[in-house]
Amino acid sequence: MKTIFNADHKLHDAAFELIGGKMMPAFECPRRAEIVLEKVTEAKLGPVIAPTATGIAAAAKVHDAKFVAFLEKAWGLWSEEHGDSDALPMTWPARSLRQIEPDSIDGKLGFYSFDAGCGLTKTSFQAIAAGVETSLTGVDLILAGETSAFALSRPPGHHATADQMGGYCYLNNAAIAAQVLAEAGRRVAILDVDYHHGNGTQAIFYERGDIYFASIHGHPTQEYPYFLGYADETGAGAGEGANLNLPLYWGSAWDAYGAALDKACEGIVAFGADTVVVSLGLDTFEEDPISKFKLKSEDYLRMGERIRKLGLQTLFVFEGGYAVEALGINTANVLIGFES
Ligand code: Q9C
Ligand code: ZN
Repeated sequence: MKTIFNADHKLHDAAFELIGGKMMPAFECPRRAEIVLEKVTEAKLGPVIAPTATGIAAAAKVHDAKFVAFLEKAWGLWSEEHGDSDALPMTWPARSLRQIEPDSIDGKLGFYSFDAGCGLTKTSFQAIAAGVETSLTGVDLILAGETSAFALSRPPGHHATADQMGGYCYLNNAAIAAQVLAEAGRRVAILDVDYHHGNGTQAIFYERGDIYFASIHGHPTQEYPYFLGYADETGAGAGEGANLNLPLYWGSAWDAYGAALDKACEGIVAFGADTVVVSLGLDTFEEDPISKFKLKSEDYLRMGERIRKLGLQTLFVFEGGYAVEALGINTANVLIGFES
């Protein structure tokens, strides 16, 4: 399997994040992609290629064009107001407030986000845009007939909605890929195995019956993003039945996880998918510093094998996972399991 590696990922390097009431080094850091590249290369899974310069016009197929334009100019507007620091939202149009885009940068940042986990540096947008190209290059490989491909980029994407960043995510690489594949005539299912619910992806496709979304994640009564991801969210309108949430409680290990993965795969088969986009987060690992599932490194081999059993063309899109030292091995294990 080919890996498409976004070497510009390192242009997004947030100075810190506010977590648990403390300023901490950002968990979503450049080392993540580097160690995955290292271990995927060591595993000799196949060639590592650079993304094609496709441009990011396709992002507007699932995102509000005004949101994409905002991301591009946000840090510039921020620096005029606050100087050379990371642009960070702190006020949101929550219940009781009006949904009107303000003129000031601090107001706009809140309008186009849902949490403070999405700082922007001067060069972040370059990394984000190259991430879209990484996933589009993966789409090209799938459409050219490759059985599988791995789009390796950061920052991740699955929390990003049509017009909001959040949870370290800006543009939704997996959703963009799924949309382009669907437009090429594929029947697409998205399998989201990141520890956190893919609220952005779900919201983007919730009322559509042509793209299936299945997610296994920490239960929203306990876990981020807290306000979406319940099992009773089954889709709406034309999308009724095309959304499958399998929330699991803190402490879940492979026995519960593997059973949920079976259910997700059965849903994908019942939908009649011919192509799968996997939102590949590895934060289900037992040593993940911000997560509370208990998967072990060898469980990722099982995960890859189960996905392989679908027998479908598969585009893996890298998402979360913060136990940096094991992240490369865990990611490679999914891909090794898939190829076995
Ligand atoms: N204690 C991804 O994995 N902070 N995003 C949660 C909960 C945000 C994770 C804090 C976590 C976002 C792509
Ligand atoms: Zn995650």
